Amino acid sequence: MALFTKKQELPADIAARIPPGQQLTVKWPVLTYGRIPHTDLATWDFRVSGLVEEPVAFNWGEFMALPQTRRHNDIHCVTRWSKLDNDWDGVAVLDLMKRVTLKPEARAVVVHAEHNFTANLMLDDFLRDDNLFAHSHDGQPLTPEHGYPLRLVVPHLYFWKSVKFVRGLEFVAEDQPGFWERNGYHMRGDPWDEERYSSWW
Ligand SMILES: Nc1nc2c(c(=O)[nH]1)N[C@H]1C(S)=C(S)[C@@H](COP(=O)(O)O)O[C@H]1N2
Ligand SMILES: [Mo]
Repeated sequence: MALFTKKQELPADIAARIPPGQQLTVKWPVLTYGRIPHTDLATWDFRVSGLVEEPVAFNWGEFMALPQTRRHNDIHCVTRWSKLDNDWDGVAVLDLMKRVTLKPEARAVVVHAEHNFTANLMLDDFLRDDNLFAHSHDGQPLTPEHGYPLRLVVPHLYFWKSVKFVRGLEFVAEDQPGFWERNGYHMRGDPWDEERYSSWW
């Protein structure tokens, strides 16, 4: 099978799931800025900070003890590939957030990863039932290049918001650009509206 398939070559029900300007891939391309981190689960932690009533931190065992869930979804990368029917296992964002009390001023989140990678999300986009922190894809633990040991998955936005090697959340009052957003990507990134790049870029 070809690596990428154009929409017009697909059955209508499949084509309807591919946003404008995207092609279907059956492979899973890797897109990482910089080096792939070597993560030691013994020292890994996940910190929740910023506009919260009390900062919270989890070690790996504590994070994995949160309720485990599965989500099934399609993903869309701004580099124009879409990959359908992904199964993810991990912790739903809404389940993690049961452990966090936000201050009323909180309106957005900066998601932090290894090597200072960040991505920003408005709370409306972050606090959704579809979103999860995944440790496995299609029943297998994430490989290092796809985000081991844990990545965020936000399927309704372009995949750069789905931060790999995630290590924490910082809640803020104003949306502030993350790594790719400072480098010209759109602040929100809705694939159905082709919010690829900032208009000032
Ligand atoms: N920590 C981190 N997360 C990241 C990135 C990155 O460079 N570092 N790249 C983003 C981009 S641009 C995309 S398209 C997806 C790619 O995920 P994949 O390599 O698993 O396909 O991860 C996103 N998450
Ligand atoms: Mo991307």
